[in-house]
Amino acid sequence: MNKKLRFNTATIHGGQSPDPAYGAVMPPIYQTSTYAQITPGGHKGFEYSRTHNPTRQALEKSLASIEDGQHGLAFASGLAAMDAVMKLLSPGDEIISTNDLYGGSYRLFTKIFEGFGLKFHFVAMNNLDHVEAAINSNTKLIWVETPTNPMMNIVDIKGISQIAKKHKLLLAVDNTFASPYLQQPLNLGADIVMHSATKYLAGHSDVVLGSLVVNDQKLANRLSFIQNASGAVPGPMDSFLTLRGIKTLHVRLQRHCENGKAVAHYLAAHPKVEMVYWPGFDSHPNHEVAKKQMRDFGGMLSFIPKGADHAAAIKIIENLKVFTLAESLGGVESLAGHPASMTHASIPKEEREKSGVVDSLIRLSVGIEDAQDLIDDLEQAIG
Ligand code: P1T
Repeated sequence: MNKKLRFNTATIHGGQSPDPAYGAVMPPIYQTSTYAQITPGGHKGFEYSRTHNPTRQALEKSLASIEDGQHGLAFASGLAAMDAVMKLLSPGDEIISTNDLYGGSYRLFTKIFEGFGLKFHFVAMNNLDHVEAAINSNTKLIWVETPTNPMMNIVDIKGISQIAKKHKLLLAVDNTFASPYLQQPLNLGADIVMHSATKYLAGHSDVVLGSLVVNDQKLANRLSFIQNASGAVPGPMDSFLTLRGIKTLHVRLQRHCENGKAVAHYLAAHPKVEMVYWPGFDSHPNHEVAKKQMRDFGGMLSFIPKGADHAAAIKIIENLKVFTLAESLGGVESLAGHPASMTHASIPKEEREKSGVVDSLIRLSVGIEDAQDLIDDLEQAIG
């Protein structure tokens, strides 16, 4: 298929064709580590499954298609995908990152890569001047997460990309919270788009997987070298599950957005709720940027119950019955989490509180159940 596919078609058909062996419409799970050769180097394009596997390759083509990019690469987890990006750099290089980001990303940067001589500057990217001010002659990469986890800040990808281009820096965007249904960072000027595909892409809380998509051939070659040389690749079964998940991404996201909006408005009107962080509100400080770069506002939100301390917030989460208390997000089922003690526990308290991750903050991943059941559940839990 040469014609460029619209998004709702790309999720299903992008980069896909029936399997050459028997015409299977879904790529078979090629559960093999190696491939027969008739003479050394005499093979059908596949030698060893760390390097290439047909099921993973089908997924990688799909990933590229839904991000409207040229080259897709799949990894064993979102963090493994980020790890590969960091290996593009050398000791002494500096990175400017969003100050409010997934705790595991912060841990990877500060506890692993700082030890290898990389230097990270964490800045509030809702003001582009902060980004420009952190640039020096060692800066090589800008790392953006938008919407941010868990504060739902929005970063102007196009604005940052202009800064990156001016200073000849790579721009990578973690698109996990939005998914390509809501925004396609490469089309907004990013060089690399990354996903924890564990979340919305796979969509069913049954797989851990990561991805990168790029346009530039040289960058793709380097990342694919790192993917093979470091070896953090997903297996064929997980690749298959992610590919299957992607086929319904657009339909699921539509409902995530509708339900997210219903829950956000319900919470905002609740007398026992102090604050709701959701980019769809006119009052959200980056609402205009969100409207410009996102198709809709997604199913993630965070809130602070009125007058709640750590214990009161935990009690509300424990009272929930339809929402499950769990790490992760983006699956069909609604999840609730306590960032301070769960997803963001690896960030020192004073650091996380600077970006708003206080002990009373509750994060919701609004699923695709009936919205009224979700609201009723919150009603009984908040009391
Ligand atoms: O878990 P993994 O697939 O390795 O992805 C890491 C990751 C990267 N980026 C963002 C924005 C993320 O949210 C995550 C994983 N986040 C959770 C597990 C969570 O509950 O927030």
